Amino acid sequence: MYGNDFAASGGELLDQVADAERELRAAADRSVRGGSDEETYFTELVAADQKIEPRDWMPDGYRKTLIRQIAQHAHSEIIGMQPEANWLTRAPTLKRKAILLAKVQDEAGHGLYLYAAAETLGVSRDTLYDLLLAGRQKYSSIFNYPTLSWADVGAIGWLVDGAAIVNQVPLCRCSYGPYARAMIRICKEESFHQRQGYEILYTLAHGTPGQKEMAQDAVDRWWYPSLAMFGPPDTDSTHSAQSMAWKIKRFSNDDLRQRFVDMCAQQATVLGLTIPDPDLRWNPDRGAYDYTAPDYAELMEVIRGNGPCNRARMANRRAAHEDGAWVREAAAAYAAKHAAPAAPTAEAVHA
Ligand code: FAQ
Repeated sequence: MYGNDFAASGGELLDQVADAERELRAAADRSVRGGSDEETYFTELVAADQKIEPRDWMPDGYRKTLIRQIAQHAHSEIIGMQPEANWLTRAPTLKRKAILLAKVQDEAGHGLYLYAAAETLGVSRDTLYDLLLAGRQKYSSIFNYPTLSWADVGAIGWLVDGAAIVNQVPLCRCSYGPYARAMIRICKEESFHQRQGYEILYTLAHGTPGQKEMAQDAVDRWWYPSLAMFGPPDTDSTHSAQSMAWKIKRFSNDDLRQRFVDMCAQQATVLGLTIPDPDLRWNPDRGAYDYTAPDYAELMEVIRGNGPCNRARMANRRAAHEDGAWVREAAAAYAAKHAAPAAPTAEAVHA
């Protein structure tokens, strides 16, 4: 099953990522003979499922779309550290705390891979960061919801990382090489993240009645925001058609949302928790679950900056940036010192 790391074989996600890795290696071994001009060559490379690399010619729109999406993705990773970091000091055991610390640090690493991928398109990390802090670039709506209980850490792992995996496994086959390669590594780590969330929820759901209630409450609150992560419905998606033609996106927002619902419906049964949708049911004619769509008006409000935590998330990010100014200055001074030619030693001067 798509993005499902809990299938009986226990490794379908990793198999898909391994397929993407093989495809990348094969792409590097083959060469495509293009037409006479650069645009034809670009089109043929994309049609042949080859990778576009930083020095290749690419249409301006392709470059801009990639910068927009990769930057939004990178910003999501680092802003996404905040909701879970809220529970680092209150994790129920030392082991849980160590696992959560590792996960939150992974998200910072994902941001780093993605900013580095964006830099190959000719835009600096500083610029992207400034655009985020100025509110001129977006990050995922999901990180504007609060984490009210420890069970929210489980729900984020199961649902938010689960949605991220469903969205991101196809991006391992994105036509732009640096993004595709970053996604392979990220997906392997997201697989661990989803497992840790699932395991937290499973433990709570099989604990005391109070713990089970806490787990159910978290799932109730995170379900629809997680569905909204996939973006507006296909009919309202401004970028999908072009991004799919360029093979940046491989599936539409609604297709991925459906795959996510199908995956979660089965996993919820094993967890012993209920998905808060009375209309969720298997539709044999479609071979998929029918479900209630998220509130897209709410999604748009959150994207516009009016979600429950938008202001707090941005204020924290700006404060962290200002607090870290001295580290950036010290690192720049150190780099400049080591880049300067070494002063001659006394022995060399008198020789
Ligand atoms: N939130 O035309 P479309 C993670 C915007 S996972 C905010 O359909 P597109 C892991 C969209 O940008 C989360 N904005 O757009 C983690 C566009 O606005 P623009 C990050 C949204 O790009 C887990 C407009 O609406 N993952 O971080 C959202 O074709 C746990 C029209 O939409 C990625 O970014 C939204 N939910 O499709 C970390 C994956 N949806 O730019 C920590 C890569 C739409 O024209 C803890 N990105 N918008 O002003 C994508 O796959 C795509 O960009 C979509 C949107 C699917 C998000």
